[in-house]
Amino acid sequence: KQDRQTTVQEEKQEKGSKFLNKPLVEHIYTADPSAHVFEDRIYIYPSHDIDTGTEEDDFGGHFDMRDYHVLSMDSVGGEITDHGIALSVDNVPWAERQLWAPDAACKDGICYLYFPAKDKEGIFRIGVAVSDSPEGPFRAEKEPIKGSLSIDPAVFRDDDGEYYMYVGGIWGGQLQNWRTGTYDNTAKTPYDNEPADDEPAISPRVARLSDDMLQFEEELREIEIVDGEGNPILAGDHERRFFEAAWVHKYNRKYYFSYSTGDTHFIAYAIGESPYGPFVYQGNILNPVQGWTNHHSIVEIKGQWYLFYHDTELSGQTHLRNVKMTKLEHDPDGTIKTINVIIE
Ligand code: FUB
Repeated sequence: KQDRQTTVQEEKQEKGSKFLNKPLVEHIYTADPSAHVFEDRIYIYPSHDIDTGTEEDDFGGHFDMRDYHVLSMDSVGGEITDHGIALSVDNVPWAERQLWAPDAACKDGICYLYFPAKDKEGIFRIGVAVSDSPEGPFRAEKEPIKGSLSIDPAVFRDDDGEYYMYVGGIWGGQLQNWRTGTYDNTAKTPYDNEPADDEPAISPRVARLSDDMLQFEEELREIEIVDGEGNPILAGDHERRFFEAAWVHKYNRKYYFSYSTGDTHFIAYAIGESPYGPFVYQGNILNPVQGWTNHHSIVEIKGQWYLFYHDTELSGQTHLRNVKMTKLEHDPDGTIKTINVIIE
C-alpha cells in the first residue's frame, strides 16, 4: 500500500512537472498573464499578441494588440479553455490601439477587466469593461477611468475587501511624461523626461478603487521603492528600479510589490507593511527569460504559490510571446527563492 501511494504521488508530480514551464496554449500568442482564482476556477487574463506588421521601435509600437482572450482551467495541469474574444478594441469607444497588459477583479458577482490602451491622442489610459462572468465577454465603459494614466493595471484585493489598482510603465509606457502632473506631449523619444541617474527613479502609482469598481476613489499616489537603508532606488540603478508590470500579493500579512526592471529583464520584488508602501527592495523573483519583456503574476492555488510569466519559446520573436506557469516558494524568513527558467 505504501509503495502504491508513492507511485500515485510520483505520477501526480510527473503530471505537474510536464505542465509547468511549458506554453499553456499554442493556438494563439499570449503574454503578461494576470492569474486569479474566481469561483474555484483558475482564470488567466493575458495580452493577446499578434503580428500586425508594425515595425519595432523604442516606444513598443510592435506590441500592437487588438483584443483579449480569457483562458481558464479547473485545476493546475487541467485542460485549458480559451473563452474566445473577451473584448476588442473596436468595442472600446475611447481607445485606438495597443491593448497592453490587462488584469481583472470580480466582486459581488460582477467581473471587471482593466486594460491599458492608447486613446485618440496617442496617450495611454486605463479602461474598464464589465461582465457578469469571469470569462467575459466584457462591455467597455464609454470613457477611460478618470485620472488614469500609463499602462499595466494590477488590481489587488486586501483582506478587508478594499481593492487597489497599481499602474505604470516607463519608456513606451509613458509614465516619465507625467512627471509634472500633466502629460508632456512634446517628448520625441521614450527617454526625454527620465530623471538623471542620481535622482530617485520614477515611481509606479496606486489608488484605492471606488465601491462600484469603475473609478479611483482617490488620486493616484506615487509608491516609494527603497533600499535596506530607506533610500529611494535611483533612476540610474537599472538592475533594481521599477520599469513596468506591477503586481501585489500578500503573504504572512506583508505586502509584496513585484515588477519588471525592463532593460535589465528581471522580475524584482519589494516588501511593505501597507498597500501604499513604502516597499523595501529584496531581490529578484525571476531571472531574465527569452525575449525582451518580462511580466508576471503571483497567485496561491490550493495552498501552493505559482508564478505566471511569459517567454518567446514558440516564436523566437519578442512581440509574439507565450504564457507559462511555475511554482514559487517563500522561504521561512519571507524572502522568495529566485526562479531560473531555461529553454532547452
Ligand atoms: O505587452 C505589452 C507590454 O509589454 C506590457 O504592457 C508590458 O508589461 C510588457 O510586457
